[in-house]
Amino acid sequence: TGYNVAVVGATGAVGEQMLKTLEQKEFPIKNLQLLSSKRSAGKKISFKGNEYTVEEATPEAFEGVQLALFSAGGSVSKALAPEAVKRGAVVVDNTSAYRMDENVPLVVPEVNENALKEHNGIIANPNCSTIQMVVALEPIREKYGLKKVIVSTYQAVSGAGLAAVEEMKEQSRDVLDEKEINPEILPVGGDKKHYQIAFNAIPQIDKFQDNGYTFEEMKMINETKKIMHQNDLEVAATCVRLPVETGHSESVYIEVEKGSPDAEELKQLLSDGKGITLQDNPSEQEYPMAVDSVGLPDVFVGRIRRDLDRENAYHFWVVSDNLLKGAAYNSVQIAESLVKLNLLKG
Ligand code: 11C
Repeated sequence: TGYNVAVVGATGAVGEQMLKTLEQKEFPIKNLQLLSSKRSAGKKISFKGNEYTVEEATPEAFEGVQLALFSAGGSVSKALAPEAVKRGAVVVDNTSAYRMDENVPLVVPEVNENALKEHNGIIANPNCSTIQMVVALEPIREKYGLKKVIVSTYQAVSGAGLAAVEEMKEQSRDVLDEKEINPEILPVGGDKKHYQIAFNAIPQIDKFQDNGYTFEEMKMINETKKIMHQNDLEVAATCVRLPVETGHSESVYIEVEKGSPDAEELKQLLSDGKGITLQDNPSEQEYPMAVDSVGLPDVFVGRIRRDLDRENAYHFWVVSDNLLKGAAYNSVQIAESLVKLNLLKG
């Protein structure tokens, strides 16, 4: 018993975590197909003690597949997700290809699981930095409403893929050894210039848009409004890459709509929130840190305090493993919700 599942992008940073998460959560799988680009086809990957050969993702590969988890880049999703749907699969897509499409639900189960019921074959998994923020915002939004959100991020290099992680590691060694460095990937593969990430902070994630914001910043802005079903929510973002391997951190400022709870009330609310672990004890120097989040599915929240000038405004710090809750774990949670809500075809 179980479902015929395909993982597209099985050899990537997120694909690897998807397989681990499917294993750990014991997702009911009858048949598993590992798919990738032609370049990675032929690689061997073990899953639950069995060895699988990665196959090239082609339209025909989706014959008989009921659930397809995509994380192989936007162009692969654009080309192949409709092919998978045509053959009866429900697609959970972890790229930005369909996120802002009106016919595609953009889902974080802790926030808007019910949006899954409106799906037309494709469900989008939001950007990692958006997911962890909305999980932390949701209990506050539910009780007090939200007016404004200003976020600054401190993002890990693994968000840009395994090759970027390698670049950071090699470059760090080279800088320490006082060797010449030759950045080729970061801040974003394919852009005109590349900069040193080792021992640096780069205020560019993804490419610049005409409005002066980067695409990563616009993702956080637009996706947050869509997931929270609140178009008039004011959101601004500044996204920065740090030489951290895994775990995105975010400094978040919010203004609530109704009331002005004190920080203790917000701490209680967040500690009861779904998917959240509160780590907030300044007297013991306890707060979330990227290195502590690695390998864990939770969103960690701390440093909660009221703004000193505005009664209805707060600041806090949100950390999560960008490859897990930010990507693979959220995708598998969506798959579990699809099973629970009986939304996969038999
Ligand atoms: C990063 N947030 O950290 C990006 C990675 O839209 O799914 C995720 C890209 C995406 O570079």
